[in-house]
Amino acid sequence: MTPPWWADAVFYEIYVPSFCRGRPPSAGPGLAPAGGRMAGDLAGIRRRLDHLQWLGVDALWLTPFYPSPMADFGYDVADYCDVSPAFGTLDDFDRLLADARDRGIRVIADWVPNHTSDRHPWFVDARSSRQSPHREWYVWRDGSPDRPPNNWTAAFTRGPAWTWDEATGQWYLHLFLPEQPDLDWSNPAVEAAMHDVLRFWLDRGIDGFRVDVVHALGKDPALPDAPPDRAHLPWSSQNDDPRTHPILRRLRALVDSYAGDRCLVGEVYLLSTTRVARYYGQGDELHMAFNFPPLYAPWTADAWRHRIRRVEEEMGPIGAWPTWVLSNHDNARHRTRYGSEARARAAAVLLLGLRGTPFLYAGEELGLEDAEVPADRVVDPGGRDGCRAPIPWEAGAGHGWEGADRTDVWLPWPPDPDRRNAAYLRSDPGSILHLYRRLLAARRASPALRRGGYEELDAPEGVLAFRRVAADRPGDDRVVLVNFGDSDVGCAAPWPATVVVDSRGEGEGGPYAGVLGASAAVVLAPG
Ligand code: TEU
Repeated sequence: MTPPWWADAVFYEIYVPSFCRGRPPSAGPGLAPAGGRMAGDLAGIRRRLDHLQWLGVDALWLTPFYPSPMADFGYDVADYCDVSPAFGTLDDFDRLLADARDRGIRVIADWVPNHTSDRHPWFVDARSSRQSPHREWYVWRDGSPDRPPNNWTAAFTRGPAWTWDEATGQWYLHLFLPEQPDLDWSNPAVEAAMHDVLRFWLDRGIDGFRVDVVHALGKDPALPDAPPDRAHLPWSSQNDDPRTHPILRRLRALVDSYAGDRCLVGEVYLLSTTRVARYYGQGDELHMAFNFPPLYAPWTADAWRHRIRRVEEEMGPIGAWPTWVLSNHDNARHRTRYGSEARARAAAVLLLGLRGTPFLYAGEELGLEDAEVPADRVVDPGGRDGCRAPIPWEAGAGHGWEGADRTDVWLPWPPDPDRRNAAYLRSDPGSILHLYRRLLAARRASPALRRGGYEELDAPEGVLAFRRVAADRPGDDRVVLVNFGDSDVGCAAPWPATVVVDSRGEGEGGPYAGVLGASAAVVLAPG
């Protein structure tokens, strides 16, 4: 049976404000909370489709590009069915989708169903009076202004997840910023309106959605306190209520009613693989869910072996297709976390060798580090500016962003942009960029790497070794060896082997000599 495209794909996350600018700075407003400075746009993404096709990614996940006051840089949506003038127009979106499709690249959009912006017309109406038609679309509670209804903590501010609305004398719930009021998904009108939003984009041809904080949709109506020892942690990382599952089954039915294997990838921000696995339902909820414990694992063979086993044990038996991610727009880049390019390269071999769909974060193929953001340029209330630095495409003023030679981009560039940019690295066959390209090609060429089983192999201390075998393709066998340590180590392959990809680019196509370099990783084939 041919697997759905998303199980065979390598996804590439584009954080829209930071990818590239295609229109002149004057074409739309800048980002207000960033002093009106210019951001990337949809036209800029179109400009870089050549890069993405050359690299070999299969699908793009675009972070929110909707009209928004940008209190959370787009994750505070003021209109789910339009494009922010900061990023372009609906025409730009249609053109991007069509051009990507021409290159065989799919596109999924970020959908933010847990909360809207406080400027969304639904919330503006809701807070206008207790009798307003949209009042019950949000979560309101009575109380006294000096005591929030429960002990839940909001993400980012780490204050109460409640704001007192003076005019109407009630509290409203927000698991994130006060500018991001939570919708009440127990209200059928909310669900119906949100299904309409999905139809709007599905009808336009979108290939699926990345669903923001999907585990927060169902809530216990009693809104019970968090356990006292966890009350200081954001409730957005703890809400895990059975009421979410029927909501997901209805979403799944809606998405599956469209032809073409459209997909739902849920951000299940619960740091337990056991819990994450439940959001696949009986194959009738999410098609895929992010699983963040590996992202937070330290760079050691033992930690990763354990994390991979957890995935195999929890997801394997229920037929849930795993995902893998090292970096995204909410966390320090893995190049920064792991401390060296050698390790970042080895991590790329690991990521693209695992069983499941890998999600790359734009710029990791350039080995980008987080930017140093001076205090006067800090804009994110969640402290995530560093990993959101703009992508440098070229050397010189502007770095390939339209107009950036004349005006500031919303965040500072990452370190060394005159060398660490796409054009420079492309001219160097030994660069990390070429490594990613070879890894993607190796994955595409090998059914074993794409969908073969995962089998752990014995390995010396500090090495993770596993084998990928496609049951239906004898001979298409791959072994991945990752040396997490900082010195060379002898490590045998199960058969005489050829090096398919080496994280340092050494000896590819030749015989494997049985020694792994410091912080190096290889993909091997028999022969
Ligand atoms: O993130 C939600 C989320 O739960 C974590 O990524 C977040 O870092 C954590 O709760 C902090 O404790 C998603 C988006 O990826 C993020 O960019 C948005 O800011 C957030 O939702 C709100 O929409």
